[in-house]
Amino acid sequence: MTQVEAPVWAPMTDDERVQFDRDGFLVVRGVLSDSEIEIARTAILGAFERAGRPGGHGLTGTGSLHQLSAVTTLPELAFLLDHPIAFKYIWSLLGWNVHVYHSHIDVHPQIHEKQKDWWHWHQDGGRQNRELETDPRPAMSVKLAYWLSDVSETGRGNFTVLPGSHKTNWLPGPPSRGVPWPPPEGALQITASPGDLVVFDRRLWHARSDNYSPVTRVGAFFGYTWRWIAGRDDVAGLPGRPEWSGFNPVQRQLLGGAGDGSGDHAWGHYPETTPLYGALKERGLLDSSIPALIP
Ligand SMILES: O=C(O)CCC(=O)C(=O)O
Repeated sequence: MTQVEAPVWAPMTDDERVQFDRDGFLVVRGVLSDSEIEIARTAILGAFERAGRPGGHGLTGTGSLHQLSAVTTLPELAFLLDHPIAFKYIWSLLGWNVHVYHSHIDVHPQIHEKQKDWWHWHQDGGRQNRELETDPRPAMSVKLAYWLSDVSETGRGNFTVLPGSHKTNWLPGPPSRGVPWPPPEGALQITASPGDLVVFDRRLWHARSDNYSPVTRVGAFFGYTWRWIAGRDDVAGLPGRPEWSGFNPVQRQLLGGAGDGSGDHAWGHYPETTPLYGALKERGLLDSSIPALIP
């Protein structure tokens, strides 16, 4: 199963674009249906259970799972890659020449002992934050965070953000990450229900918080960027796996499937052979007022 339900494709609204530009993130309520939540949550909790078995992938010291390459790990999550309600933010902001460069599934059960202080605040993109010289640095990528457990109260390991910080290259912090340091002023723990989505600019300063509550936190994260930027996910073996033929062409593009003989390649010189370009064109969604959507 690659797509559980198929709502219509539509671009993000002008109001959402203004809000995203101002705050660096959007919280979108009720993106996934009950059955979609069930499929994703069951799959991720299954991976969590297997990882904890002898010989499994392994859990962290606090018993949590943070596993990269979401769809390579769990092909049944492929529908989250291009879920129309969530994916519209990606093509509306980044255009059609995109792929998923970094994804992870996360399960954080209750922590019973107070953890040592650790400064988790960061922008995504690793070396992009050193090697790009502009101020502010360019956005480069956008991430979708799907919530599959109830984080509608704070204190449940909520995703924490500093609203509006995405155009700030540097955040005052501790001299090294283990030095106790207060959270930045204005930090916000985002509350969300299962099926809600957070869309964020990779430059938004953000951090995971510790989950001391009895509610296990479950989420799935997908980072998108242009295909001329190398991916970090381990997707090289996917085309040889039986699930590959069940993925639709856009999902294959998002999973790094260029160079299949159709003329499609990561630099996007031939839009007509790029699946997402075709999908947007077919639906009349190539709005030329948005530079990233122009061929
Ligand atoms: O798990 C979280 O709440 C934070 C995730 C995060 O830092 C990231 O996706 O870059």
